[in-house]
Amino acid sequence: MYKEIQTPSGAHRRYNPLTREWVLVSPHRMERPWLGQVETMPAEMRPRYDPDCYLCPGNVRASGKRNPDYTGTFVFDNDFSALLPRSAGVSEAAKAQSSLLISHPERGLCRVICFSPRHDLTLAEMPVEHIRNVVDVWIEQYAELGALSFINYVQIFENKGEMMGASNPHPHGQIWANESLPTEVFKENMAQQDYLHEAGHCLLCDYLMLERMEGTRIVLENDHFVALVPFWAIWPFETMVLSKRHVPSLTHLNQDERDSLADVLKRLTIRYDNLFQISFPYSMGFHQQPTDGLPHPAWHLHAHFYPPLLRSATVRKFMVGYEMLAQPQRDLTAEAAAERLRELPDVHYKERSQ
Ligand code: H2U
Ligand code: ZN
Repeated sequence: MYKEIQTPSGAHRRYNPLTREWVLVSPHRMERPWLGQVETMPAEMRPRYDPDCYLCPGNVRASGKRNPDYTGTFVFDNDFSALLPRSAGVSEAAKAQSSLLISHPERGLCRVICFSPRHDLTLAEMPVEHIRNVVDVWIEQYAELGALSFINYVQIFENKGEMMGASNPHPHGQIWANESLPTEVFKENMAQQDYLHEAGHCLLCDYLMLERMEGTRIVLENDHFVALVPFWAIWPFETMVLSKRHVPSLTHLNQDERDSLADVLKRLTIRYDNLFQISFPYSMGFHQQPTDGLPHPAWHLHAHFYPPLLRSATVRKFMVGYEMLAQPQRDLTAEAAAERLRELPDVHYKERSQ
């Protein structure tokens, strides 16, 4: 079965065992004759320090608070948090008035993490030792927020680029931590738990073994991590970063693995930038075990990268029409996307052109 659906040329569906959803793949559509070549974008020049940036060291944010003169990473509570430690407005009594009108109060915290004091850098252009510092901050934050009694899940993520709605090019990510399991995490939680229960192994350990045997969807790997285009990818150049060892969260990584994570993130984001020779937009984030204090043997740490671009710096994929109303669909196969990413150089194009 697995072998049979390796390289179909006609329309087919692929199953995502983590979300239990399907994606429609139509490789034959890649030959559409009106899909012409598209121009590349002129390189964007940003200053090392921008006096108008609310994330640069020493500047004042929208809240009136001033950032310290930080020299490494910097974490602060989001001035416009979507979640608050004390929820207001929805009373307990309003919880389940009807089986059709259900609401729950939700407590939480939102934070912003500046990856670097340099306004002009991104993960792809930061030295790997500095990315390692970001990894350490993610770990600290996951542990600190996860230890709070009302925080049962900590979502670490980065929105990069205007196309993804990022408000500012200064390298930064966010953390939203809350009481209940968010929808995507809930689906993965159920799927991983059921798989462990039925198969007796970890879903992602088994998946990684298949992918490493097959090789066609692997983009790159190091001693402790693999970056691949998942078999069931929806976005054209979607990838997943998986730890080789079965660990449930970032806090479980040893020092070498933390270095390896920084290395894989650097090399993957360089490849992304090299693909269309631009600072590649994406949303990325980690999925890890809930912080509800319960054991989660089924959870396998991983990150998802969801980039919107399809053919150039300006041609993006839209999740509209059929995707919104029926199911996600793609033309480029996961194997073809992986091959393109795999063949790109490990050196950032800006460094090569210097
Ligand atoms: P993006 O990662 O999508 O760019 O969002 C940045 C966050 O920074 C956003 O959630 C917050 C916004 O609420 N923010 C502050 O906390 N203070 C500010 O002065 C501006 C933006
Ligand atoms: Zn800045």
